[in-house]
Amino acid sequence: MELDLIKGMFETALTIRRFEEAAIDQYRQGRIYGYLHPYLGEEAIATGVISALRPDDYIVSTHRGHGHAIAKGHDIKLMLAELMGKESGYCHGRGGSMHVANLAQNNLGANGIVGGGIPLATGAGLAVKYKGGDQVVICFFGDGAINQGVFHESINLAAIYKLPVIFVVENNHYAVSTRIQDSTLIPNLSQRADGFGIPGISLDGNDAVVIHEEMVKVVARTRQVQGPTLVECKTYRHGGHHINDPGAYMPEEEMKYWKSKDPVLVLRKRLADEGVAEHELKEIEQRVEAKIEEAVAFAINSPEPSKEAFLAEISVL
Ligand SMILES: Cc1ncc(C[n+]2csc(CCOP(=O)(O)OP(=O)(O)O)c2C)c(N)n1
Ligand SMILES: [Mg+2]
Repeated sequence: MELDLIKGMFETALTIRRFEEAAIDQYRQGRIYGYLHPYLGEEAIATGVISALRPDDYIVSTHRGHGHAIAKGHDIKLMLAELMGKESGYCHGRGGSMHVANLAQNNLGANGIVGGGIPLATGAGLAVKYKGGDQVVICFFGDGAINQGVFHESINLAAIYKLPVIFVVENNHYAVSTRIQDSTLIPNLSQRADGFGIPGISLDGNDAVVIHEEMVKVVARTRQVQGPTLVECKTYRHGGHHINDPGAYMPEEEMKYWKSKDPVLVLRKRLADEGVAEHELKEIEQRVEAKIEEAVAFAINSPEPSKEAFLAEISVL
């Protein structure tokens, strides 16, 4: 794989990491309300999957979706402003963390309903096929959604209609505090694909390069209208389910193991091993820091939505 591509992936994964840290910081300072589900530890999935796409391909995101939007090329200034409920945010502050959508970049939106994006992605796939397009739709969802009825109904429809949807299950081994072993007995969630007569693969969800390489093949097959694939990426949250969950149920040893496979560090090490000089890696890191600082200042200084704007929306209803 080209070194520049890996450098780009490192910058994307690091931007996600720093964005989430900044969001946590701003939340603690009282500038972000409600829930916040950090993508810390899972950065390789959004990075590896979306780097295999064309800009006109679609994504459907989840409640843990900041990383998907950032990897899709969204402006982190507008992302952070959205999280702070500001008028300058992607949804004018009306959506917040769990509802970032940006149709201009074919992000069909995050979703607070577990599994809620799965039928939407299937519908988007049907629309692409109906119009004769060759885009693919990436449907991100968590391991907690794999036993929702809507997963089975949607994926079966996508299979029989040969829809261009790639179902990417982000298996971080927990649905809130429920361990995957306690909800699902198969060792690889991609085995579920057999039941629908479609291909399924399970990947190291902490290695963006592996994910990218596999996704390039899956995307190519999907574009040739050969129907959906179920891709499992195994990963781990670097914390509790949401910002106010200390995650006390996550065993220390387990956390230690997964942190030793930190997806951002995996990319950094790969670049260093390929001979990229330390100063070049530092330059990337400094560029990311500067972008984050700029985004924080932009979001803080952006105005709240006005009462008039809200009332105008209500009068439309
Ligand atoms: C239909 C539905 N049921 C329950 C919830 C409450 N809830 C929010 S996130 C979550 C766990 C989701 O786990 P998973 O799908 O594995 O995603 P992760 O949070 O691990 O990324 C639950 C049960 C919800 N939002 N929607
Ligand atoms: Mg999960």
